[in-house]
Amino acid sequence: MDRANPGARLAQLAERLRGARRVSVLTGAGVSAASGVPTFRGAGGLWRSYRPEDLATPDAFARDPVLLWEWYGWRRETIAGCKPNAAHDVLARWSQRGDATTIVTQNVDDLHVKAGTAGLVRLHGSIWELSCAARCASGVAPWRDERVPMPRLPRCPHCAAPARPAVVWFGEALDDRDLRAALDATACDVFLTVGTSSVVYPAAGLVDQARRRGAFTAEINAEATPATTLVDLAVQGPAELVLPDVDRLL
Ligand code: BV8
Repeated sequence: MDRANPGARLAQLAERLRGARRVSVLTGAGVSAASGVPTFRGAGGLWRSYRPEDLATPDAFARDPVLLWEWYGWRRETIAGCKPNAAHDVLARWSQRGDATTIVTQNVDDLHVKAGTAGLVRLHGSIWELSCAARCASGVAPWRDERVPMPRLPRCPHCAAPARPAVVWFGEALDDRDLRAALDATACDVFLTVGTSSVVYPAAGLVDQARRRGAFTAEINAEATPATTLVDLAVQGPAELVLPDVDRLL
């Protein structure tokens, strides 16, 4: 918990949230850590000594789609056993209060969806959706597939080419609609970034966008990040404890 008088910081954040007409929240892997989902850069992020950044790329898939599906299969099996935690639940409740609160996530685990989050913006896609790797006309639109375990190399039901996870890989552009919705969310009174190392772009640029547009900016994270010195208020602590504490003050 934040040592330099954590109560005052939480009270200040709660006061800002109470007075806000529009609140936007960006989440990262840290929000799902308490649910048992390995973070990217934390312990457990490495898979068979591969760095996520080296695997989550179109080249890695082209080189060895079976290896990629083993990695995504492992992550799906891990996530399938996870439930939303208190952080997801608080944000879901905030999102259900009409359109004043927008939740933007980098996570592909869909635990925000499972928690019932309204109007969720999934910047990097979903590990539970697939699309055609050959981008055939009918297979380009993602389809849901929650099978665990997955076949060794899933195929496009339309053209039988290999299927790929419908996630955004490094070096790939984000979906225009999602990016536009995320940029639109930076026009807000309070922009809160929770459980992210703030190093992956364009997501990591959103808090600065919001700050430039006059929003009060805040960070809740277990450790300092490049955003910590940029935001108006930083609270160091676990999201699954800090968010319920803030929520109780609303
Ligand atoms: C693109 C889906 C262009 C796949 C993911 C500008 C500067 C530098 C580099 C770039 C730049 N612009 C673009 C780049 C390149 C690149 C990038 O940002 N590289 C980084 C590594 C430097 N960006 C891209 O490639 C993007 N695409 O730019 O395309 C383009 C444009 C037009 C045409 C063609 C191309 C695409 C980026 C998306 C990649 N896909 N995921 C998959 O999941 O398999 S990113 C993936 O990693 C996640 O989605 C997430 O975004 C990121 C991981 O970050 P976090 O979620 O923050 O997780 P992390 O583990 O790092 O940190 C967790 C934090 O939580 C820690 O700080 C920890 O302390 C904290 N924590 C832990 N427990 C708790 C906690 N906090 C609170 N409570 C707890 N309990």
